[in-house]
Amino acid sequence: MSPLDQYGLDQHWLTEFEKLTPGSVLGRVVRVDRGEFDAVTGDGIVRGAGTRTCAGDWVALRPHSERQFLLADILPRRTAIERACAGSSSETQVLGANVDTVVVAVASDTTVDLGRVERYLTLVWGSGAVPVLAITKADSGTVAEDQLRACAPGVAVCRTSALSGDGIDSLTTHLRGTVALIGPSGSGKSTLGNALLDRSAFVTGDTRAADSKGRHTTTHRELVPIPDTGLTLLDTPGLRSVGVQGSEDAVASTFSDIEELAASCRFGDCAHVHEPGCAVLAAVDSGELTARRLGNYRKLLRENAWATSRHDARARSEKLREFKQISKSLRQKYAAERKVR
Ligand SMILES: Nc1nc2c(ncn2[C@@H]2O[C@H](COP(=O)(O)OP(=O)(O)OP(=O)(O)O)[C@@H](O)[C@H]2O)c(=O)[nH]1
Ligand SMILES: [Mg+2]
Ligand SMILES: [Zn+2]
Repeated sequence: MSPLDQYGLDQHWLTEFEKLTPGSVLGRVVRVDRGEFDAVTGDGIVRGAGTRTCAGDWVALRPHSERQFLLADILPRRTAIERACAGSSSETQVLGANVDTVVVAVASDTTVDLGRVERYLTLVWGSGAVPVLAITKADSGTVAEDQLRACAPGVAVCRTSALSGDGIDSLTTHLRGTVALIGPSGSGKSTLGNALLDRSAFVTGDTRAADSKGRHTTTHRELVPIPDTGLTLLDTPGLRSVGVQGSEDAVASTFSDIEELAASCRFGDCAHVHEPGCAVLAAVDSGELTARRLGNYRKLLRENAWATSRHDARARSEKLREFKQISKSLRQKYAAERKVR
C-alpha cells in the first residue's frame, strides 16, 4: 500500500501522471511555504521547491538532491478554489486544488454575516466543489438557522459542536473526497477538523486569542487524511476578504432561488429594479425574499462583471505586448537581411 492511497490517489491521477515526464515521481502537495512545499509520495513526505503549486495539487517531481525535489509538472486541476486578490491587479490566489467538498464554517457564537456566507458559497460554486454549511459551536450560541438556510438553497446545512461531538457524524455523511474547511478566523475550522479526525492534528486557538482582533491561529493550508475513509481534510487560515470573480454561473448557483423567480418575470431581460411584472420584486414585497439578499445578488454580479472586464483588459494588453515584440523582432530580422544584401 502506498501512502498516497490515503490522500485520494485514484486511476484518474495515475493516468494523468503517465502522460508526463518519465523519470518523475508522483506526489500530492500537503503544505506550501514560501517557494517550498511538502508533498506526500509513494515513499512518504518529501520536500520540494517550486512556487506555482498549492495545497491539494497533484504534482510530478524530479529528484534534485538527496532530500530535495523539483517541481516538474502540476497535473491538470479538477477543481480550484480561487479568490480575487486585493488591490488593482486581476490576479487570483488559489486556496486549494482538487477539493471535492468545501465545509463553510459559520460560528453560532457570533452574529452571522449573511452577505459573507453568500460570498463564501459563490467562491465554492465557482471552484467546482460542492459546498456544505456547518454551523459550528452549536453548544455556545444560537443562530437564526432559517435565515441561514434561506441563504443557501440546495446546500446541506449541519449544526455541529466539536465540543460535545453533536452533528459530527451527520456532517460526515455529506463529505466526499478532499474536504476543505473555510470560513472566518475563529469560526472553529481547525477544531471541527480535529473532531472529524478524532485527534488533535490541527492547532486551534484559545478563546481569548479568538476574541483579540486580527489574530489567526492557522497560518498554513494543510492536508491531512482521515484514515480509511477516503476523506482528506484541508484546513485553511481564516479569510478576511472574499473577492469573487470568474463566473456568473457561480453567482447564479448561490442565488438559484432568485434565478428561478426571474424565469417568471414579464421581460426576459428584467433587471429586477422597477420593471412591471417583475417576479423577483414581487417576492421581496411578499416577504419571500429579503431585499438584502437581492441587493447582494446584484452586488456580486457587478463585482463579477468588473473582474471579468479587468481580466479581459489584461489579456488584451498582453496580446498587444506580444504583438509588439514579434513585430520588433521581425523588423530586426529584415534590417539584418538588408545589411547582408
Ligand atoms: N464552545 C465551543 N467552542 C469551540 C467549538 N469549536 C471551536 N471552538 C472554539 O473557538 C475558538 C477558535 O477555534 P479554531 O478552531 O482555532 O478556529 P479557526 O476557524 O481554525 O481559526 P483560524 O485558524 O484563526 O482561522 C477556539 O477557542 C475553540 O476552542 C465548539 O464546538 N464549541
Ligand atoms: Mg484554524
Ligand atoms: Zn424581474
